[in-house]
Amino acid sequence: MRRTISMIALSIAVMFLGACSSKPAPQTHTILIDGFKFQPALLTVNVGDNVVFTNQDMVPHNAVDEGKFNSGKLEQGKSWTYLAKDKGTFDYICTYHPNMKGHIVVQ
Ligand SMILES: [Cu+2]
Repeated sequence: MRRTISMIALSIAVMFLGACSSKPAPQTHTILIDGFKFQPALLTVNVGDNVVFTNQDMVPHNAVDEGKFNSGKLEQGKSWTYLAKDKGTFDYICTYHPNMKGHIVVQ
């Protein structure tokens, strides 16, 4: 009897953990644009997470992965939020300064 109760308790615990790990709470990540660089240049997030780009440089930048996302022109101090709704690897650039590159992996 005691064994049965502990098995039931274990089953409930496993179900509970399973439910938690299958649906992590969405997180918000930050990418700073600073010194003509995306920081961090490589970011891994989960589907449903938000990625906030903030331009700290005195010149405008953007973050564009052609056909996938486009921040539009970000003036100094401006932010743009990307909702990572699709899995995949996104290789983006700043179209004003194409040597500025970053990567977001959505898993
Ligand atoms: Cu730029």
